Amino acid sequence: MKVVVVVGGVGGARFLLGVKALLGLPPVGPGSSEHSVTAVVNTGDDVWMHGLRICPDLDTCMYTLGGGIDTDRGWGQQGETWVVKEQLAAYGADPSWFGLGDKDIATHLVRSRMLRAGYPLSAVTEALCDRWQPGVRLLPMTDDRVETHVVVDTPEGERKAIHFQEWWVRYRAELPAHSIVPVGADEAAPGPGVLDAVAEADVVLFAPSNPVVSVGTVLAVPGMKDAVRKTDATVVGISPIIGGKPLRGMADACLTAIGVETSAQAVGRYYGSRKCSADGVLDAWLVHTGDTADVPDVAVRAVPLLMTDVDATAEMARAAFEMAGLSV
Ligand code: GDP
Ligand code: FO1
Ligand code: CA
Repeated sequence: MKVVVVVGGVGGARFLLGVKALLGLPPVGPGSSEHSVTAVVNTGDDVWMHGLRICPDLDTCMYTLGGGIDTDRGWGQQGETWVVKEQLAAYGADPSWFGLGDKDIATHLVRSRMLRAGYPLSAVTEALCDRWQPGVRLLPMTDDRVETHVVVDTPEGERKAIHFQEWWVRYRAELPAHSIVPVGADEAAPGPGVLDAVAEADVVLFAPSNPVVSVGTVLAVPGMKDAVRKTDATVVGISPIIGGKPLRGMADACLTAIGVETSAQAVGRYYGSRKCSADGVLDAWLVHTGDTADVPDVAVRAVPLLMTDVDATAEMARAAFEMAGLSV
């Protein structure tokens, strides 16, 4: 079976652990199976800081599936030290609000050096994954520069666009966002292998990731939505919203920014039916037990959606496969 999963960072990575387990792969690290898993990863969070290119969602997927993630933070490596961060602060080198761990900096140094040597992000990711062995193919949604920016009113009352990372990390998404814009998306092309993976898939899954700045940004890359709408695969989404709230992070602030209510139903309708709407992408939508959702022309099923451990997550993936008429 060929499985394609559209992901962001922590939610997508943890979902991928369950997909791997269901397919008989070790959740962490490499393994052999007749099945293949390809993750199309959001790169809109990416940012240049201190002269280093940081790719949060690619790194969270790589570290999580490679066994190096700090599970409490959901980003960066376990057993981190912060010596360089302290030294940067001593120089007053901005930004001080973004935490760069010493181990993590090695990843950014290798990536930045390869990018400066002319390698595309997809080749850089492949090289980094040679070390981490995530056991799935991690494909950047594009090799082109796309950076999510958020239009806010600053505490000083000035309206301006700031990088997503500043809004998310410095301001904890507490500054009301007037709009969220994936800058560069309209000139971007899908990354190598992405459109083929979607076209050849048996099932395409939208992980329980942030619908706006993770899944939404991937779908903003020209050609992506069309590829999802025309694949022979069944397309199944998993709600990241349970009981009207995100499980972690501030997806509610993102949904409010685009005028979508924070509910499983509203997100399902935001994704829309791929068969009966002008630009929808879903055939089926999984919501958490106890939630209800009426999404026109989309099959909806309520199952437990808490990724409490790998087995629970594997059962979520199994339910998604069943919605696609596939059994493992
Ligand atoms: P990020 O890029 O690091 O923010 O990660 P993602 O965009 O991939 O996923 C973030 C989303 O994961 C949040 O909106 C959470 O609601 C969702 N999430 C986290 N844990 C769970 C869980 O156990 N179940 C479900 N259904 N969603 C979850
Ligand atoms: N998230 C934070 O909340 N605080 C941080 O200091 C922080 C640093 C950081 C460094 C590298 C990296 O790959 C991710 C990092 N993140 C941090 C997470 C990052 O902001 C993610 O983009 C968001 O969590 C949403 O995906
Ligand atoms: Ca992210």
